[in-house]
Amino acid sequence: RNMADPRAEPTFLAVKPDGVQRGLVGEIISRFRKLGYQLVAGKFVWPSKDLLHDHYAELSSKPFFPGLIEYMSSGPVFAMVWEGTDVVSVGRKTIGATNPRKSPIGTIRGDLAIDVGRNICYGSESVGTAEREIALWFTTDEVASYDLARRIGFI
Ligand code: RTP
Repeated sequence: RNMADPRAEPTFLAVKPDGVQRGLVGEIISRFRKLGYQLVAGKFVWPSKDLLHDHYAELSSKPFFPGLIEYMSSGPVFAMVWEGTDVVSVGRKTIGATNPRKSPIGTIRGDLAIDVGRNICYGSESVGTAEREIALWFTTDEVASYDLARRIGFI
């Protein structure tokens, strides 16, 4: 574990294709940096449908699933791993509600989006899903955190 912060945990965050196309990668990174979190991996990925089916496996029976896969595969996303104290729950709070119009002002979605089908970013919902998602989107050599690499069994 991170020696400076024994409660440090990882999360997987992604700027979705609409966020990338709208030039919001820097804005979203900046908000997490200002909170005090550490960016330990980041890359553009144009996700395949296979990757998205894995990532969103739990939602496969939802009526919006086909549209979600089309949306998420419509262009590159900016995939990231962040670390820090309670980053999963603080990250979800910072991103806001699934529906941007119900998301408070001050949240990323509340400030920067309108449409539930174009809600600009993604954040893991638990440490367990974060670990699964990080292993799905990244390889060992892309993650600049010894602590995390050990935690998810990379080393
Ligand atoms: P998130 O983590 O992205 O906030 O999403 P969530 O788990 O709160 O919401 P979930 O229901 O799991 O939805 C995942 C993503 O699917 C898209 N979505 N579209 N009614 C719709 O058209 C609809 N509902 C959900 C959104 O992109 C959402 O983030």
